[in-house]
Amino acid sequence: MRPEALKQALIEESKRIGIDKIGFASADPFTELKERLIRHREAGYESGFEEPDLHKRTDPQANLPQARTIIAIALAYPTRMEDPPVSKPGATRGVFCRASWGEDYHHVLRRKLESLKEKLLEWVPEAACEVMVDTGSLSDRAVAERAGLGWSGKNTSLITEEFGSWVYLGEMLTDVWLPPDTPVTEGCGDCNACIEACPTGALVAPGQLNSQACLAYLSQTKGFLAPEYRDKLGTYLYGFETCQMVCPYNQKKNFVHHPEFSPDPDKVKPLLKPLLSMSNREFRERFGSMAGSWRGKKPIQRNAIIALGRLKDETAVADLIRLLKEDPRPVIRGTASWALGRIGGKEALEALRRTLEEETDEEVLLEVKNALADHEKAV
Ligand code: B12
Ligand code: SF4
Repeated sequence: MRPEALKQALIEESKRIGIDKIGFASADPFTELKERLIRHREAGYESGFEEPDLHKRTDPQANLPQARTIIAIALAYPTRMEDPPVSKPGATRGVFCRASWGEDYHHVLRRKLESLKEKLLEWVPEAACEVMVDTGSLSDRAVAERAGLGWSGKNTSLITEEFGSWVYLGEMLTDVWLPPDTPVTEGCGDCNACIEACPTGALVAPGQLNSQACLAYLSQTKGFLAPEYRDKLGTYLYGFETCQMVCPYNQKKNFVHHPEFSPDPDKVKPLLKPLLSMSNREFRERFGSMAGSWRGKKPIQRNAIIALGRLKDETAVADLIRLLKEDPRPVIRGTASWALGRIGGKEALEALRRTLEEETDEEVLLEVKNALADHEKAV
């Protein structure tokens, strides 16, 4: 098949298998991006989840020798739940960000790309191909941008005309040459809504994120969450999305045509208290199929404790005291003391004072002292 016909056939096939957007880009090195990534690293803005090798991140041929084309795809995900469960006094709930609703997107996009690869191999049996979704070395956004799927917004997200930024991205490298598409024009204009709305000022310049201050990143860390971020996280258990929620291109968008991404309301907005006593096995069984489970249960439990503290859920005091006394993880004991200080009440304060006598971990002790001091200031 000639390149133009092959490209057309791949586009048809992508529609058949439920890919929402497809674009084609050259596999030339991302030279400008490399400069940007160097400055990003020097400024200390990386999250640590990125591929560390900048050469691999910016040269497609370092991932697939002789790569000539990158086929980029996007799949839209839903933003609204029908009949979401509501938080009630004594039955408070947390929430997973939308990018973690339904089945883990890595699996869904990989299946689509593998199926596209099979078709390409039918047509070009000698083709070399490499599929990537999120965990690959390349910048999925930079690839999607070059392939014309959308533009990089000031919130750093790839924004598509049809679906806003509510899309997952993935790509396939191949040594087959296919005619490239043209990038679309940037559409943010004078808008700065995301930069203004970010509660931590993590968007330090248009299109530049300091990951260390980004709540999406901080929600996934396993250590203590610095006190200044605790109120700002709200009731999020995993991820964060204010910079997407405020974007004009994302308003009234809710794409429900992929059944894989449809959320189980009780899983994506779970009751907080039961999360505190979950075993590893229960966690895997209940949340293991979601993208938001990849860091294990500890950050989710830590965030659940923070949410209980913020919501001042008095019915959680007994559970929090149990954690303070018995949990082997200092992060959980320390965060529980913060929450108890927030909720207050005789029982909580007595438990905190007792802990001052019994606790040996320095960080936890500091949390307990701060919790008591904060409480005294508040009364
Ligand atoms: C590390 C990582 C994170 C980190 C850091 C994010 C960041 N902005 O750098 C953290 C944990 C914070 C994170 C959070 C989220 N992530 Co994330 N993450 C990644 C990962 C693994 C690498 C990203 C990376 O290399 N960042 C470094 C920066 C410098 O590069 P970049 O963002 O890829 O590319 C930008 C720069 O190159 C810049 N740029 C290049 N040239 C130029 C020139 C100029 C002038 C300017 C201004 C900018 C610019 O624009 C590019 C596009 O924005 C990618 C998967 C992948 N392999 O690419 C997913 C990915 C970016 N994440 C994704 C998602 C969904 C999210 C969240 C929405 C999840 C959530 N709800 O919590 C948030 C969004 C937060 C945000 N505003 O970015 C999607 C994004 C989809 C989309 N539509 O854009 C990706 C692509 C995963 C996927 N395959 O679908 N993520
Ligand atoms: S909120 Fe405004 S500035 Fe930010 S990404 Fe959307 S359009 Fe661009």
